[in-house]
Amino acid sequence: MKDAAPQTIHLADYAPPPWLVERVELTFRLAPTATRVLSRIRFVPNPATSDRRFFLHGEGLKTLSARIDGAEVTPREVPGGIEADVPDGAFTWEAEVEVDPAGNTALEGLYMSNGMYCTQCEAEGFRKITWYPDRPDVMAPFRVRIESDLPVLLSNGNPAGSGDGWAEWDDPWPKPAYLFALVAGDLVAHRDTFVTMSGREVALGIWVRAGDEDRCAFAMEALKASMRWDEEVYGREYDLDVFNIVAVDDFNMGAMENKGLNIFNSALVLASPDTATDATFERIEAVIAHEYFHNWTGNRVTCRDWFQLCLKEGLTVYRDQQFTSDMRSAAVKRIEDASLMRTRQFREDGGPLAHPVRPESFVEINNFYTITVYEKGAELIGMLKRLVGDDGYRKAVDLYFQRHDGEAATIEDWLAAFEEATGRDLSQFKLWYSQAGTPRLTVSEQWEDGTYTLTFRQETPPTPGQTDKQPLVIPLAVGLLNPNGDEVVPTTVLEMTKEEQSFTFDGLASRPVPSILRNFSAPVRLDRATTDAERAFLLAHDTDPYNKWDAGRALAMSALTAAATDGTAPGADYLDGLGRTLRDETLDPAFRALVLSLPSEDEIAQALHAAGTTPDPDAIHAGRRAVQEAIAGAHEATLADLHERMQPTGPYRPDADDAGRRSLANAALALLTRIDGGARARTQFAAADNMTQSVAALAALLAIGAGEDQSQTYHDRWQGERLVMDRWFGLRAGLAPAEQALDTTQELARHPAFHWKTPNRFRALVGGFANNHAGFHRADGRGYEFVTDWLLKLDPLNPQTAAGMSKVFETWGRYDAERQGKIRACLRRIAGTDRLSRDLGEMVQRMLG
Ligand code: 0A1
Ligand code: ZN
Repeated sequence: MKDAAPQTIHLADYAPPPWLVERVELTFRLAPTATRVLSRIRFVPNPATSDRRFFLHGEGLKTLSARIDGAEVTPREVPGGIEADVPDGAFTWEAEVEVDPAGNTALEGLYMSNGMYCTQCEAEGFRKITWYPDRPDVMAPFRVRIESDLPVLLSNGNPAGSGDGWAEWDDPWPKPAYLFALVAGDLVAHRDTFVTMSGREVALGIWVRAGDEDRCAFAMEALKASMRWDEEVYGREYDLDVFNIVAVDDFNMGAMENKGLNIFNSALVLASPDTATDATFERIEAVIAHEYFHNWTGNRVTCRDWFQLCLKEGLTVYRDQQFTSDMRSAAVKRIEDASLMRTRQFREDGGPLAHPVRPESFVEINNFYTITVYEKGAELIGMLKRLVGDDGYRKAVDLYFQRHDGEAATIEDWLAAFEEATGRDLSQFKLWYSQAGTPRLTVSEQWEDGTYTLTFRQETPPTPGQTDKQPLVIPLAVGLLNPNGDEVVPTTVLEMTKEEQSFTFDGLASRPVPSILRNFSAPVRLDRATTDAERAFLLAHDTDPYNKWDAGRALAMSALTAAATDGTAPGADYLDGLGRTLRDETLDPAFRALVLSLPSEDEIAQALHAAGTTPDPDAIHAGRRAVQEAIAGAHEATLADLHERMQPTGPYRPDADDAGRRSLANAALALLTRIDGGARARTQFAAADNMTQSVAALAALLAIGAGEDQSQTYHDRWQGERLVMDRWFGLRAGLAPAEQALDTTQELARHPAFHWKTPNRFRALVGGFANNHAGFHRADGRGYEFVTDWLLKLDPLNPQTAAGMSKVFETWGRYDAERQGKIRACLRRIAGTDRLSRDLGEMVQRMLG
């Protein structure tokens, strides 16, 4: 087999597979460095094409034998795989190959983690296991036999027999190879059952290393809640007799939806009050739901090709967001999601890595598991639902499932289901899938004789490879308040379809105050000339929780950018408005916590850049701190009261109410620590009986350059707990005072527990440091050099994680010429390195432009 040189793949070149697979039978004889994989695959000609080229993908496979219809063959090696001459009609391919799971550090295909065998096949890992048409539009039922002395042997589907040293699994549902999974190890199960809507009992298991079994209960409850929710809200029932989840320590991503056998990064399964924070509990619940929901959106209906990734990911993220809204607070969830879009997705969409929700070309598909595909993809589903209404949405999704069950579909198929079910023409809406960049919406107002007119103008800035942009259809949820704060026009969805468009409201007694883009009704940047007084008015009176929060956010941002540029102290509109919000006991504590928490330094840099000012990382750091001190000084009594009163009483519970109270108490603590020398945080750390309270106290101390003792105590207590120690590395590097951050991080990199080959630990330390905005962007460029050295060290072993981490450089264009030069020099150093992976190579080329 020849190495495939990096090649650009284009959506426009899609061609159907010449051969389809009727059935796959695999036997695995597991051995750490020499696992044998025997395959028996029934191929049939694809009636949809006359092409009959027989090509199988494969990478790093040692072929021991290959047969077609029982006769030995010698396939021809071609880039990325092999070709062979085959009969005109159906035939059976058999091969025996050898692979080396213990030597597989890239964590794609079959690999080992802590003595257990596991697989990761999305997107193109199956070709590292055996020869196969490794593309998602080839779907087949799989039968798998595993031979090993290990006690637990798992694969997809239903159990089909087991004995001494072997087990067989049968998956009747046709699936693409990327959903294949195998796990073998010395594992223990946390078990439960679920009875589906039609009365079938499903055996549930969460498989973990011995010692972790008492940390699975929360994930199991989340799984059962997800299964019920999908039945109730989408009418989707589970379709196998068993559903297994396995926790793995070495994993490049969060989790994977393999049919009937989800594999999770252990950080997203294992949780107990003393080791996991509230945020981790919430994330676990969401990711368990996400992977489970893929059973219908991704597995039963899959993607025709990888350009359609958002078909499964955008929809599944949208579904997990709906689930979390139903399980917790819908308002808080919407603010969290919108905030993620506005920070991280807008950052991607406005930089050198911008790409459409459905990209049109790629070199390495692993580089496109992005926040744009996932989160902006989910926003597109939300907009569709807003445009067609709840009933239309449900009808369309039902039609999509009915039509495409068992198939590999496209965005065109998805939109066609909506068009047919609702009668709506979605041709303009489709542009959202192909046009990259965040539309900027400017607003002007007119008031005359009781008529109020809002005029919007949309403009999408150019993005790499896309200079001309067309107007998009934008659902704009708008409400109007009168000057005494009453709502005079409740939320109305205006549909903007042109570059410039006006909407009028008649019969108003006085000039209203508009509340625009309620509930973040479209992923756009709203640009409206307004005053701090009006923002404070909306913070006090808006009935839409997202816009109420956004008004507070805008006040905070204007205080922070002023502090970071000319050192101005925050004004009364912000400080008084914040005080009133904090004291308003009718408001959910979680909501108040969101209003109280300040934008990050990275977000401030983004806001300054968007306003045409070059961000100065040190000034931002100092300005943010000054604003924190001003808030704490102005509201010390209120904050102290909240810190004390909001602590939930009774045993720790990770539910939304208690977590919300703790988040408000801890947001107050972070501010108080700025002015009390750390006294309250030390007390809280010493008394804490759960991880949320300990971490909040430790973080507050580290942020003021204190907390050495607490950090040591935490380290000594938790050094045997890998997930808790990941957090320690991240906090230390992320919160060290800017001028010490690099030294601290370098010292941590020499810590015996810095297992850099484990992606979670690598991300905790290197990613933690890059999150330390002023530390990473130190003027001498040594922060950039440090990260570059580590990317180059990791790349030969684990290209996917190295490439993912390289995104810390995507914001280079924001900074001054000196810093830009230093970052670009690092990117060029990477680009010029011999034997660079396709993954990292593509990323740095795109960032260099
Ligand atoms: N489909 C998974 C995420 C995932 C993607 C790629 C992976 O390896 C390249 C692993 C997992 C999800 O959406 O959860
Ligand atoms: Zn997913």
